[in-house]
Amino acid sequence: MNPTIAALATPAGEAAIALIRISGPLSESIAGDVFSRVCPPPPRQACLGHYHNIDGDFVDKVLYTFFSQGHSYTGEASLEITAHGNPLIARKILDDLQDRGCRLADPGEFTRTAFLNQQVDLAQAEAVMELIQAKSEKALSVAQHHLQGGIGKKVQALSKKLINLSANLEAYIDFPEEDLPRENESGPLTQIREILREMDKLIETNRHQEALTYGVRLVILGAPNAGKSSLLNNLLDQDRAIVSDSPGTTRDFISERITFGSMSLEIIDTAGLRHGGSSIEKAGMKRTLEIASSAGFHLLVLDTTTTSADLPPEILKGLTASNTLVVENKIDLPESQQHSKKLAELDHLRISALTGQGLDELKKILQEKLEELIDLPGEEAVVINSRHRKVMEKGRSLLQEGQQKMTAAMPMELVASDIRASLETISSITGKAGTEDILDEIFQNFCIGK
Ligand SMILES: Nc1nc2c(ncn2[C@@H]2O[C@H](COP(=O)(O)OP(=O)(O)OP(=O)(O)O)[C@@H](O)[C@H]2O)c(=O)[nH]1
Ligand SMILES: [Mg+2]
Repeated sequence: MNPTIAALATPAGEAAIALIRISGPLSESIAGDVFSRVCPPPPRQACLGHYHNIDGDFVDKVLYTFFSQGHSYTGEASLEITAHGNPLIARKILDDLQDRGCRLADPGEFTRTAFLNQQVDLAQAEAVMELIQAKSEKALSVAQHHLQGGIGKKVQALSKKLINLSANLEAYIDFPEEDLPRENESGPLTQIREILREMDKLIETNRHQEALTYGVRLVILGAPNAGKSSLLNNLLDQDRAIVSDSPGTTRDFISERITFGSMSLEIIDTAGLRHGGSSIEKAGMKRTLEIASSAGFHLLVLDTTTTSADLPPEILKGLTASNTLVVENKIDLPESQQHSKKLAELDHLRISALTGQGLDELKKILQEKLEELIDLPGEEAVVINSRHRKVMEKGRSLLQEGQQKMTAAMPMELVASDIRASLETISSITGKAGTEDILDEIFQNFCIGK
């Protein structure tokens, strides 16, 4: 008999309510015993009841909902109990459920059970966590699409093409004596090239995963005193960083996360870059260089009242028109700024972080530039995760091996075997060829009760 698992599905601590989830064969009898009612309780109906523990002691007045087998999140008979949100009550109920034969659920075990009972495919199961952790509207809409099986559909379409390709190859294997003309092979070769292109497109989407999951890393760079911290405070709408007229005020980086339009941003203010400086300043600059290399986007702040900023070449190297906006600051003062040739290639915007002039325009343009970074095609957008990418790359290289063998006129059996291996490999994205190890790795990152 499968175990019956139980867990608190809402955060631990004081709250309006606490939801306890139970899934497994004991769900029905527990509902009957705890609430002394005839079994089975009406499915999918919230009922008011008094929770009495196994010794008959009253615990709480609760709402409970029973879900019959095949009609629940996990696919098993399930029971949800909504108690008052006191952690002591939740504890008492969970203790009692263990006395009645339940086991505490492992992280992600409800969703893992749903996957094992074919309620969702593996990519959908992963999307549950994506949905819970989404920090921006964009991430949320992509996760919703994944949860509705968006990734599974893409994999299915690719699998269909691989199956079709295998079927075409059978002609060569089954009728070798027919001596099919060599030019007929251009059919399968064209098919392979098309599938490889589609695999590449899907692999490409993975580069957006980090930005969607953790937000785009926006690094504010510039010479000391240029107004970087003033700009950070403006973008955050709060006095987060110390602003002063002595150069070298910011020594260590300052990082804040915000929602910016439909995106999530990690904004980092850095120590000013210049030659020389104290050893502390130098250590700060070293950090700035490290952080700049991990940036998704840069705001390069120039002080228009001084002559051209002397920026290190390793910083300038990483700045491109698509990942940088040059912010000419202090336009409320007389100017004397000369731009270096490299900076002239980048988009410039003029502001005063002191008076606020140009800031609305800056926010608007920044939003547009960030949107361009994650150019997803609307509702149907799919962004595969790192596990999917690894699997897809393996499937791709197997298919390429087949392509090479075919081009080298090697026996078709060998080509067909590579295609089959590629097909089998990519099916592990949705879990059709999943192993326990893969499942353990995926679900260990889930929260308990999910
Ligand atoms: N007039 C004027 N002053 C500004 C403007 N922006 C910043 N400042 C002033 O310039 C000085 C330096 O500003 P910060 O924001 O601390 O500059 P920073 O780039 O963070 O400097 P470091 O942390 O030392 O690298 C402060 O006195 C600010 O008030 C501006 O647009 N106009
Ligand atoms: Mg500063």
